[in-house]
Amino acid sequence: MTAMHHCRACHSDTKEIMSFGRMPLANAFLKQEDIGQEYFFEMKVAICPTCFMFQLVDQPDPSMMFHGNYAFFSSTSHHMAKHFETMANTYMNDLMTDPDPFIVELGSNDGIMLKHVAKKGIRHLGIEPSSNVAEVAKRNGVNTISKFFNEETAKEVRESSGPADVICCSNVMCHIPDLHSVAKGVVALLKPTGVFVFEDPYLGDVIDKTSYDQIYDEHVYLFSVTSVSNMFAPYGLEVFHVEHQTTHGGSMRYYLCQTGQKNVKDSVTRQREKEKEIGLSSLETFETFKLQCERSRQELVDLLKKLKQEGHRVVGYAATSKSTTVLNYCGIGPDLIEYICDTTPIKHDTASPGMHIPIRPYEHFQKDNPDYAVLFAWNHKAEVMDKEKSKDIQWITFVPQVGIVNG
Ligand code: DWN
Repeated sequence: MTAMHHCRACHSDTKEIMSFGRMPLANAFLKQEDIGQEYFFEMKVAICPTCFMFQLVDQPDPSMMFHGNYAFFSSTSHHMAKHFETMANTYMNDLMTDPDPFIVELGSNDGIMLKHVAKKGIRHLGIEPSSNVAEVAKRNGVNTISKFFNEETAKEVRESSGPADVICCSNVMCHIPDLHSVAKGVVALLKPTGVFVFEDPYLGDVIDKTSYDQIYDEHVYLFSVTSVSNMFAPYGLEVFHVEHQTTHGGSMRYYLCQTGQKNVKDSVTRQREKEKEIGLSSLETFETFKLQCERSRQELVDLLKKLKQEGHRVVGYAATSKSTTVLNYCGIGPDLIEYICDTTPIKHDTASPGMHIPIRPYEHFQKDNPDYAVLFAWNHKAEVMDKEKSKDIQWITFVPQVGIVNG
């Protein structure tokens, strides 16, 4: 551990954990004419020894990442679609019991969750900065505005629609560098009895599974219950309940309210105890994580080189954001992985960021018979294995360990 940086959450000095080297933007899939003009940044992560926030040291400007051409649409996974339907029902049943409730979702993407609320005729608003995905949400009947959420936006919404019973977001908070502006916005928009609820990939799972691919330009933070509690306390917001989720390889859902408005449940105390046990507040844990990442990299590269030497054909399955970290950190290019198939049309016939592996439509993979596929969407393993059960192929994974798994 070397250089010092200021924590984005509490402004204390942080400790640098490791550098992943030169990284492109995870979702900057390249058209032929863009090759050679890519943006790269030095991707380093740090931990704050005061508030225990795990964070990127430098992050590209958000407008470079979230724009009218954003490549990720939430509705690409059936399991996730189901997850968001369940979530909508939970929020409607448990958190929206006042008459004529109002729910606001930050980073509502293509409306995967809010469309269930909209269908019930309940007052709702999605705030989604990437205009192309916001348009899809509007077509799904979801009231959506295309903006970044902050205090100003919050005040505008409160003015036009009144205070919110629920402010929620999923896989969004970890993308927002200025959490203070979100906290101020939440305070400005939330009813005194309202709930602010969000879920994101959980630091405890990333450490446990060495899933370092959750670290990329868009994920400026990996949260824990400890760091979230510390972050929001100065704004009079307290975590009163947490629920672990299996999505995205292990996520945590945090429920916050105005401090003192609700009883803090055992789930919070238990998880904070567990975080002490697994060392999320200990620098040694992150030193070990660094070594595990290096080991994982070596093993994956060795395996792919061995397969290549043996004359096998290896492709990639799903051009996930996470794959950009793996490919660039490990230095894996088209010499080791022939192509990556993906279901998202906007990614088709592009080259992967940084390493320039061709991205092919999923149908190409369906007709092809490679020997191995690297499962970059390891977090959707059950769904993928089910979909591909009749395909004669061997699957390579790297989370939690590098190895070959049977479909
Ligand atoms: O936080 C984020 C999460 C929620 O979603 C974002 N920063 C961006 C994105 O991350 P990701 O790209 O790593 O997400 P997924 O859901 O692991 O992967 C989605 C990609 O995988 C899409 O390009 C579609 C593709 N895919 C596929 O081709 N076949 C996915 C599945 C499940 C499939 O069967």
